[in-house]
Amino acid sequence: MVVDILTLAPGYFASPLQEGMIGRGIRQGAIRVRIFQLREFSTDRHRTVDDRPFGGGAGMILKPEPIARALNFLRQVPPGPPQVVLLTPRGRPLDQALVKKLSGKRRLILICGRYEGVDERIAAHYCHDQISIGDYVLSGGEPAALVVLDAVVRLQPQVLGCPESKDEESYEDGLLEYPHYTRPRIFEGHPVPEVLLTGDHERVRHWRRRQALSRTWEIRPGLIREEGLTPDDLQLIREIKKR
Ligand code: 6GU
Repeated sequence: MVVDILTLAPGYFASPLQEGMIGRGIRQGAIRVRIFQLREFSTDRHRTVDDRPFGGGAGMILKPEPIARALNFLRQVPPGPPQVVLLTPRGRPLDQALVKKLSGKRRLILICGRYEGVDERIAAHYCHDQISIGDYVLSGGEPAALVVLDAVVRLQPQVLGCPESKDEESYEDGLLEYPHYTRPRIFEGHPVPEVLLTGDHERVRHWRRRQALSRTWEIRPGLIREEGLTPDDLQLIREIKKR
């Protein structure tokens, strides 16, 4: 997979691309990341990329022409047609289903928004999708680009060390994950839940399912879709609700 990132802050990506799973994915050749400075696609002497908003108001807006020039240039560059994504707090929220979709693309272009926004005609006429990473405001799309990259890299077939650990995780079944424990058995007076020490795999499985359901019910009830639940799950939820 090839990911092109269009940004006003190329230096932002220097060390993150060398570390952790993104670094590994790049070294293994599972993913190729290319960083482009948006300013290089401006045409005036001052390399202007922004301007004041029509209609007034505070802050500066990214002008459409440099972004359009960059995208028209990148479209001519191999390999093949890209999926163009604008990173903006006005986008649709990133979730694991969207990550999966993106991870299947041969080529992505991630545009990092900046300042108060991007001229809407770029979003409307040059982008396939607009994505937000959550309901809070960042000063630019760069951290969001790294979030997308990390989430997408770890789904590339070649990358993850232990392929099983992908399925059991939070969000794969729409629920938050159950809690994890490792040694020591008692940490600062707090013991590990007994059931995990029994070696009874069926009891462990049941306990973990209950933990996942109750935690999700408590803090992210919107994630629970009845269609995805077994009769056992529904019984557990009825018990949880009673408490
Ligand atoms: Cl993608 N960009 C910015 N600037 N803020 C955000 C965001 C993106 N997602 C959540 N907040």
